[in-house]
Amino acid sequence: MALLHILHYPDPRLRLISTPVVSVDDEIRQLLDDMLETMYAAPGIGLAAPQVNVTKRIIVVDTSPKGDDPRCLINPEIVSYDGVEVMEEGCLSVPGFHENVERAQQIKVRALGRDGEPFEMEVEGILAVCIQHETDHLDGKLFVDYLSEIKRNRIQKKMEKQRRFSM
Ligand code: GNR
Ligand code: NI
Repeated sequence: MALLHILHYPDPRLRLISTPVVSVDDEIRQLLDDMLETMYAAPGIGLAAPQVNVTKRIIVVDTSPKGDDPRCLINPEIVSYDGVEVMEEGCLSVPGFHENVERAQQIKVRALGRDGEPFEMEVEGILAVCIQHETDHLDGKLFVDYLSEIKRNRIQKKMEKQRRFSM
């Protein structure tokens, strides 16, 4: 097991499009374990591989209150969207900032599990929001992209300042 380093906005590597996983092997399962450990340690309710500088279409989520329901989604595809919900979002790659984002309230997602087997699930609420947030990461998209340009620029400036002080 290992804790992975999380990239921070506006790192350009967060803008890369991630590549589908071809085969779910032990190396991928090791990555899933390390991502889960990193997510729980942060703590966060989700993590996408590009946030830890791996441009593969892999996400992990756990929105359960006790943090005892880890889910691994490989090559996730959202196949249907229903309803609208506004939720305050944060991101481990944009620490310290939280803003309201509008998402679908309910989605159907198709993915491969850690066993490499395809599965489908219909989810709603926080889990649906989290999976939409994570799949966005795989396409180089961040929650700040849903904000006004003024808000996004303000966040970017503050993040750049933080980085200068931590170097
Ligand atoms: O930990 C996280 N919390 C969160 C809260 C509301 C909506 C989305 C999220 S995901 C975030 C972890 C993260 O950055 N995943 O990419
Ligand atoms: Ni995020």
